[in-house]
Amino acid sequence: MIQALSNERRDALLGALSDWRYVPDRKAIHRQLRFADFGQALGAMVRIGLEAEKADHHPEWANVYNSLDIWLTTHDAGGVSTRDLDLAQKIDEIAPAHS
Ligand code: H2B
Repeated sequence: MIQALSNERRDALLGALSDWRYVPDRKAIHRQLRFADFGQALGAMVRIGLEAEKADHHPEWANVYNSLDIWLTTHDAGGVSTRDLDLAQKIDEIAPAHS
């Protein structure tokens, strides 16, 4: 069973992901992406969604036109795990191509 990271370990690893912040209310890390338009946002969601499906680890997200809010948390662990940080890194790789 996957374990949530300690606060210290989570924050240390988050140091390498400068666009992501820990949100205590949701026990999740959050990033907001903005795109030129809805089509670009949707394209990124499809690419991120395919990565998520491959990893069997899924985002919580909210899309309004050209903006996309993403929260990553590991439901099975009740907090942030390495799976969230791995997916955040993939999202960062995908996002510049769409931003
Ligand atoms: N996604 C996220 N974000 N957290 C999980 O704990 C999780 C998941 N668990 N996707 C996976 C699916 C699990 O339910 C399946 C059965 O592997």
